[in-house]
Amino acid sequence: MISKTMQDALNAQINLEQASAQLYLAMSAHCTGKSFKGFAHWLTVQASEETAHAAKLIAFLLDRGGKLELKTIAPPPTEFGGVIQVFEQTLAHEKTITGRISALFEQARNEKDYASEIALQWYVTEQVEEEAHVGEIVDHLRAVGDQGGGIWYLDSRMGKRGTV
Ligand code: OFO
Repeated sequence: MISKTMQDALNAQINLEQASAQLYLAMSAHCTGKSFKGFAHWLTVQASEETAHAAKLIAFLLDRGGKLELKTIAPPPTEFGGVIQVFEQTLAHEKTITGRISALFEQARNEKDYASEIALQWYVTEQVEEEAHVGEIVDHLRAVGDQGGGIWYLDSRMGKRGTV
């Protein structure tokens, strides 16, 4: 049986993963509004990944006999600036999530909750991948700038991201 403190922490993380999905859907709509359909597609796929991250945590919580407590999700912004800023905000968001995952992992370790620690290892690894991937996109965007043909080339590449 999972502890109440770990149950609360996992529920908070489930809420955060779902808030991430909402944020990326809002960013995707913002990019569509600027005719960057490739960046919009990438962000929609990212939103689906976040929903999958939440679902994986929910399954774990329930397997441990925990209680799911869904919470209200605060609405995300509707304006994000240019595409470079969109991805800079994405990177900043992912860094925040990494910090939360690290705190959760530490909590599991302090509580000697080995099952949670092992389950959270997947998220630790996933965050390394998320930050590396988004960081690369930010680097490419900064290199081409948000004017001219380079950004449209990147847009077409981003549109090729496979679905989850
Ligand atoms: Fe769930 O990894 Fe992004 O936020």
